Amino acid sequence: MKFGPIAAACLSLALSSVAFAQTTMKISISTAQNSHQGVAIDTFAKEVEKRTGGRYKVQTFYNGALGGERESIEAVQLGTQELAFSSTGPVPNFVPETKILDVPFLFRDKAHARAVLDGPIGQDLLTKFDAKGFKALAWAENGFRHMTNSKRDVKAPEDLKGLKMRTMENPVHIAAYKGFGIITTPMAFPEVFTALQQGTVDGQENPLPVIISAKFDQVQKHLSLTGHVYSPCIFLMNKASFDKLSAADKQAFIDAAKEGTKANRARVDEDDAKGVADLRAKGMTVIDNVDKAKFVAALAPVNAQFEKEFGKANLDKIRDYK
Ligand code: EAX
Repeated sequence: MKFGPIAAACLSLALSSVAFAQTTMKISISTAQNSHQGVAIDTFAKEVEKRTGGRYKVQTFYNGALGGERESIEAVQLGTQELAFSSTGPVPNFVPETKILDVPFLFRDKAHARAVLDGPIGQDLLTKFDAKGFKALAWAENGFRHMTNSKRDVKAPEDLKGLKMRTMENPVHIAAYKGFGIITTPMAFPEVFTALQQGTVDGQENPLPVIISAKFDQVQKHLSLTGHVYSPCIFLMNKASFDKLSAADKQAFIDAAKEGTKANRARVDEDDAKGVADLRAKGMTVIDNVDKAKFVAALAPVNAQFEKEFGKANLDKIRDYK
């Protein structure tokens, strides 16, 4: 095809107006691109672009390139970053109502946790972010957290006594792990590998998808499948940025986040299925038959505290959710 000067001018005008109408937003994670979080934000970015006809583009950042999870949530609250994908680790510092989800041994399995988050309890919690400057688009997950350390096999809670472990900056986790006799050291995720390598801490706890993608097997010898707490994740957006969208674009962002969650959960399932064999092959000793009942019993005093703080009825509503 051959364009005359006027047609060419029109075409370039049309192209520049397309470029002008495109808004670019940022989203970040603290784990690698090749991870359950990487597929979540990559899928989200692709879906936003597709569902808004390319008017919105989402730039993706990995490995804490824009800071740790707490910093990314702060940036979204301030509006210096439009989007973040984070675990609930630092979230209670912004939206205390979410704390209840971080209670150990609350969920039986991933199916239970996903049903609660997708059901009325989880959806109601998403609305609690509105008043704090966020639009919470969707829940996603890290999966069930397990313990690793460089000192010894952990089979029962006694084995945890005196271990110095990095925890998330999460008040519920810190209280519970102290209940196990762990010396807790809260720290942002991007610092954890080096802290383990240098022996600043003996151990850490994270789900298999995080342990694998962060290559913690290089600096940790012992893994115990404690599954002591479920670790939700969340897609967050700056409230003002969300409010500016048309109704159709709002729905597009929410649906894109839901697609991100689907990809995220599928990858967690995949990593959980092959993770233990992978980590054994890489030289870790994996204790896969911990005495769960003993771990639950060790937290009885802390649980009594949690029942006071969150209300036994609210905890039971989650525990008994079908
Ligand atoms: O969200 O801080 C943590 O241990 C988190 O599980 C990790 O950053 C993935």
